[in-house]
Amino acid sequence: MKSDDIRIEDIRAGSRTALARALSLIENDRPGAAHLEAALSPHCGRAHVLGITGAPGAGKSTLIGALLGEFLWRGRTVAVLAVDPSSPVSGGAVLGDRVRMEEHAADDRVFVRSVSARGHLGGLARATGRMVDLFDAAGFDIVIVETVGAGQSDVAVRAVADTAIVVCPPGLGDDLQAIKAGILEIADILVVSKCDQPAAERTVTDLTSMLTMRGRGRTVPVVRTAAGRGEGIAELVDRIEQHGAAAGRGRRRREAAEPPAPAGGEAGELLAQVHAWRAAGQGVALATVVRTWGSSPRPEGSHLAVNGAGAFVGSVSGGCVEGAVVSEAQAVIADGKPRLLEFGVSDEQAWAVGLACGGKVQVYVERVA
Ligand SMILES: Nc1nc2c(ncn2[C@@H]2O[C@H](COP(=O)(O)OP(=O)(O)OP(=O)(O)O)[C@@H](O)[C@H]2O)c(=O)[nH]1
Ligand SMILES: [Mg+2]
Repeated sequence: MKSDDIRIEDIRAGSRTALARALSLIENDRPGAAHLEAALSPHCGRAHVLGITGAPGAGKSTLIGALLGEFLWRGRTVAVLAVDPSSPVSGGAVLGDRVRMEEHAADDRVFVRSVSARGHLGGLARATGRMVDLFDAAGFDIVIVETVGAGQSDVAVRAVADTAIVVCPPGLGDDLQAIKAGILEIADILVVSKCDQPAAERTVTDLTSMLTMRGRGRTVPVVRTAAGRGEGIAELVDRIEQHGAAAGRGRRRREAAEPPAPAGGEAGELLAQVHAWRAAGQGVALATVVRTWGSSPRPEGSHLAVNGAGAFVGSVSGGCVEGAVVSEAQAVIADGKPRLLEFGVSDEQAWAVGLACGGKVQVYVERVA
């Protein structure tokens, strides 16, 4: 396919054929993709991009199906990009996703596209970001990206989305402990799905107390949904719109333009928390990424601050090793001896467990005097 077959004007005029062909060009990174991307750029920055992530089978696609109905009712147009939707749990879910979103897929105010993360080793964020740009330039009001929560793809969602939504099904129990560091760190809104099930209240309580411990209890809403019955959907869309109004649009474009600098807001939040802990007489340690190899999700200079009780703010790994750094940081607070730590997995190991790519970080942990 030649890129000059695809006209920006056709995409912007609403041609679904032109849009589908442009998506394929970008997904497969064919010659002309970069040229197309450059031509789209001036038309980007208007769409509200939602990232929806969560464990396999958490209920993401069903939720998106319900959100489509609510957004359409509110007069919005919506594009959905489902990244690697065939998780081991629901198996072959490309078809399942179609069925779940089918009710709206024929509506010309909706466009649903599935893409596979396989074959995008390390490049998932880039391909996803470009496809989101395409939907944005095509004029969709809302662009939803669905990814299966698997460590680094969560981070990719955070980089692409204006509003990051993490879907937690009921009854995660101890698993919740294992995934909390990663998911809670990236969430702007938490959704407890399948609230028609009795275990859901317990999950709401667990998440709320974890958020409070982390000092994010006031800023991250927890919304209960039962997508099958349409419950909680209007409230979720209200929360999404509130977050979008406060956070603004085009985070992916701002961060692409200035990649190494941590967002001012993030650094400010971290400093404020450190000051608050210090003022309350608590011991504090600061972990800093000093070196990275391969595809580490956080750049050199990223910080994680930890207090003696193990509460933390910031991130050195995007979730994968945060728990280990927190325990080491507590040891540093206790004995005052700085430590240089290394964490990571090879691309091969990462691939074997279903992460998009491997990476390694070296982290320096010191007590804040
Ligand atoms: N009881 C109940 N079941 C639900 C609800 N939402 C989804 N499910 C079920 O949960 C299963 C997984 O739903 P999906 O929407 O495919 O979940 P997903 O997170 O998109 O799954 P993957 O994309 O494969 O990771 C399906 O069997 C759904 O019918 C709900 O609100 N209540
Ligand atoms: Mg799905």
